[in-house]
Amino acid sequence: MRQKVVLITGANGEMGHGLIQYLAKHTDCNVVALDVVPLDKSLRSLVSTYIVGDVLDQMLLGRLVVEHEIATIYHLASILSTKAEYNPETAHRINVEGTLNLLRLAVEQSQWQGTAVKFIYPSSIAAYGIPTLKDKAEAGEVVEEDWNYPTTMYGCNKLYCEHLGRYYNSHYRQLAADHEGKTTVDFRAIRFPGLISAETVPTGGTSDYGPEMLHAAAKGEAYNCFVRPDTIIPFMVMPDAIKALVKLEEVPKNRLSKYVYNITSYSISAQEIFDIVKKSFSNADIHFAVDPARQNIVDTWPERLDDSAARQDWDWSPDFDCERSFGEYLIPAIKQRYE
Ligand code: AKB
Repeated sequence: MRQKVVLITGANGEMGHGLIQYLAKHTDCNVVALDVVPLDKSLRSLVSTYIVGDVLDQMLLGRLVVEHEIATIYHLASILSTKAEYNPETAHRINVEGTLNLLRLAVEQSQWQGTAVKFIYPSSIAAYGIPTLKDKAEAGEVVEEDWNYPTTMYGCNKLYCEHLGRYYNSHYRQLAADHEGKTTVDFRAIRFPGLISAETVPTGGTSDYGPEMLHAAAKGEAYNCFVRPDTIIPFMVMPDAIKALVKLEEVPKNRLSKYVYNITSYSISAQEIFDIVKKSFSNADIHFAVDPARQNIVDTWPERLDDSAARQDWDWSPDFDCERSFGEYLIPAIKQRYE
């Protein structure tokens, strides 16, 4: 008998850490963790199996299907917005072809099992592209359908993969004689804001200035924030992000009116993050040194998101507003971590 499992790609990343810990604590599911680097030692006892490998390796994915009955896929593996700009074509391969490989695997599994495999996909505010700062200021709370003109390879990849997911969910092989009634994949995506975790530091993103300011101050390291103080985007702490992934996975399909949902917690300027960090770490050595190219990217991302569809369809609401995020989670946990 093949073992029923939850597959997590990009398992060693920031979200993977949080998700593996959450599933181990709150569920009894068997997790298969896949990443290009070995899983952190602290996570190994929390999963059934960890595999070092690439989402582009078709043989590896084929073997996964032979050995496991996959009920849900959390496809977290991707190259983030800043890193992707250094080699856009490689990023495209990993972000798009990797997702395509997993979607194909999910459809095959769904057809074997006669029930749709759930495919949970973290998209991003990078899927938006607002052309000017004036438009950004006037846009207010942006809904999923507006301003879908990303300026980064990562953003283009995320937006396109949202569409791929919708296609695999609803239109896959629509001309095939046996198309009618065939089980495909149950695709569900969340557009995340910038994320901040007390446990891990992100690598390769453009919203990284938020977590980087905080972690650098706690470690007593100097840091140059690469965006202007007045830069505003939405942020969220990792526990809320993980809660959202799991909540969206659990909700019955008939409650969902969309494939892709915005979620948000609080919008905050770089100056406000700086002020909170300074107040908590009086010796923090943080300065603003704008990197115009990275600033341009963040300037295209919305200040605020409209997450009313998620609130309505699957009762989304964050546990942490700005005050609780920093006061009850980030600052105490980070202080403890680096002490
Ligand atoms: C990035 O900065 O690339 C990510 C994101 C906003 O999706 N954190």
